[in-house]
Amino acid sequence: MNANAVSSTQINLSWAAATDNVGVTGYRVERCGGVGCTTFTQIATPTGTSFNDTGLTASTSYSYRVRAVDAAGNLGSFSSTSTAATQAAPDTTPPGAPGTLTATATSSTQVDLTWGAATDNVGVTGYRVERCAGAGCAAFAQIATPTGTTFNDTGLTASTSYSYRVRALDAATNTGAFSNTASATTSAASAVPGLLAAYSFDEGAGTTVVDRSGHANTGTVHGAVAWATGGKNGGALVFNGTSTRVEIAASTSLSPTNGLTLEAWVYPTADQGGWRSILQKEVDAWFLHASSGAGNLYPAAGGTYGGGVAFTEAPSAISPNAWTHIAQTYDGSTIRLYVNGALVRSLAQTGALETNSSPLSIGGTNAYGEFFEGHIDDVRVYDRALSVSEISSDMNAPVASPGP
Ligand SMILES: [Ca+2]
Ligand SMILES: [Ca+2]
Repeated sequence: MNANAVSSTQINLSWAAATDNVGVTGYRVERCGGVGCTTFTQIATPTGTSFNDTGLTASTSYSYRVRAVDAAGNLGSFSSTSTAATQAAPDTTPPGAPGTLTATATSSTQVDLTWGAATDNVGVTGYRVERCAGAGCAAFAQIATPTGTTFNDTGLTASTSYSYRVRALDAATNTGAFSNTASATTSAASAVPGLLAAYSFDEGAGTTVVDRSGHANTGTVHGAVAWATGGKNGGALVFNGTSTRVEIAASTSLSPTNGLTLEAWVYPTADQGGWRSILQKEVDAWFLHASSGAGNLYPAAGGTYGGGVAFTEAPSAISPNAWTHIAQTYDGSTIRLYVNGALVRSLAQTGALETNSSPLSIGGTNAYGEFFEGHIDDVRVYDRALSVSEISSDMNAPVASPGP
């Protein structure tokens, strides 16, 4: 006789066949319940040598014995007694709700969560953390499955509200009720040192150009308005060479005096000669050109230093229908012109940069026209001279989200 518990409610029995002088016609199975029980009761009359006893109580010991019967009703002797205990009942009771959840923003990209432990009839095995983004958001999605009562959510977006809730889990994967919802707003991104204005031209529509530096030097597109989806990074603004120009009002932040960096990606869509403006703080306070008097598509950089205008022109042309990065730096002693991150010209120059109440224009100027024909992307203005490696870093990084 073999008894084998297969669940919390079933024990399977099997035994060796009995013999008889005429023939065994069946068996009588008897059972008693409880450890050391002796009061057996017949529960089944199978003809074969096995029986599955179902409907039992979980975590309970049962003992069995069996005897054969022949056609004349003669009963054989009992088998040995075999005992088995049903398995524990499955846990169908979910854990309770966790204790108070708190969310604390610890940086521009991280929110730390803590909550009180939940309890369960068997045991809590872990937690499910859910998040949604935006003030008043409701579309929660699971983001983590910690086993403890804390979780640090990283890789977040600056200046953004996130809401969280958490619930407990037991070994049977029953999930409990959610905690309270706790919200936190990440801090603003740390400012890029010296960045005065930055334009990604990813707006894609309209006539407003957002300043991603955080200085709110918002621009307005004048003349023909068209946006390109295939910019250097994301979208770009299309300049038609005759009327398109972005104008940014003068501001305190757009008044560098001791140092300067101007950067932009340009994609000329036609060969073009004469002076073609990438950007200029009017009039001639500081400027960067895609084409100059040196020749068609020869970049140039300059400004008004200590009251006198000076500029330097590249020794060769850039290519139409290709993206080129052009930069000027001024550190109080030298104007440097970079093309694709390489220094192509420098000019000894001293003196404070001119400050005035005139606007900054991109892609053309109020004073001269000098309209550029092509796409411009990722314009940056700094109040200090970037190093070569910093220019290289900017070339490899799209203009990003606003800082403070
Ligand atoms: Ca449970
Ligand atoms: Ca862009």
